[in-house]
Amino acid sequence: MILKRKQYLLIVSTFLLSILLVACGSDATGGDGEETYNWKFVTEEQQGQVQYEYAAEFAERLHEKSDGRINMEVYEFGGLGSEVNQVELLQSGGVEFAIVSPGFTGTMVSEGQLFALHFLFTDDMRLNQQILDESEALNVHLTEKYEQFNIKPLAYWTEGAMQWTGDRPLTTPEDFQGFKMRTQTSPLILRSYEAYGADPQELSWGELYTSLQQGVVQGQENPIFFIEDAKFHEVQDYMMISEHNIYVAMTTVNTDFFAALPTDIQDLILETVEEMRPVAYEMQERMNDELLGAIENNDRHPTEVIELTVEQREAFREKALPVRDFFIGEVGEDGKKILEMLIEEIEAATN
Ligand code: 6CS
Repeated sequence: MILKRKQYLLIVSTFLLSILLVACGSDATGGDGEETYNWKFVTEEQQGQVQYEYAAEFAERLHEKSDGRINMEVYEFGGLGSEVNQVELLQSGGVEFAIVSPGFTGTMVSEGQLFALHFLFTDDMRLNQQILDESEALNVHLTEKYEQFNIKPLAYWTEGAMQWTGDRPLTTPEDFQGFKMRTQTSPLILRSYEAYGADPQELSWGELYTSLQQGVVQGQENPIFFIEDAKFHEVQDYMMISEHNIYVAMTTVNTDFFAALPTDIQDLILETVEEMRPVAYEMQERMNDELLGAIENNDRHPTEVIELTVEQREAFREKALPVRDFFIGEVGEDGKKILEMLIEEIEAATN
């Protein structure tokens, strides 16, 4: 009941906020090429976490490049509603820029659910980032799918390999039998855990700490930096180095807004997107490395770290592979082509 009341308040406050933000609109003043711009950039994370730090650096670079003409206000997660509310704000123009996890767009851009497929990418994170940077399947064909919803992905980038945490060790698919696993809001993520026999439940990360603490859910998946920074390890006894997937985030802009900008301003944005690729990679790599140590050395809230063996990961991979057929069956011909092209690209990059 309390949850329902909280959700209601969240929906009402987000609705009111979105009206306010849309009313403020994107702001350009001045003339003769000397316009100044005031934009909003929302992230799904908080200060100190990868997405927020990315957006803050992006805003600073764009401000400098434009000689102070472009001002971006960066919003951390929480103030503008849930992750799904934030996507809606981006689509309506309430914010111009957003970092979006495809896991929160699964019921809209069904093709974007391919990122939910376990064991799709390689075990080499640098290679994975290169694939995300260069893939035609993603940067041309999947991007077109998002653009139909007024969302223009400018870059796909990783926040690190995903790991499981749980109130018990999760080393075989049998360990997932009836396990209440928290997921983002995407049918294919649910399906991926159902393939292991789990009982997945969608939830905003804003409610995850309390839900783990109270046993509403028993486990979750995320990159290490996020597990530590959001303190999930405090309420979980085990962390499995499962690397069953990579966490992908998208730098996005409202399509109509971007199309209406002068080309020199568009170019500054695109230039900044390119510069940020290696910056984002280094950021997540450093934070994931450092915060693994923080979890391992935390005596107050000890968490046992279990590295899955090659054989253990293989048992999960076998269960995960048929989910690709489910994806193809669900999302239709275009989704099938995008996935097949991506698989070819991954294979070509690996060989
Ligand atoms: O688990 C989640 O939903 C959150 N995880 C990360 C790494 N970023 C934001 C996202 O909402």
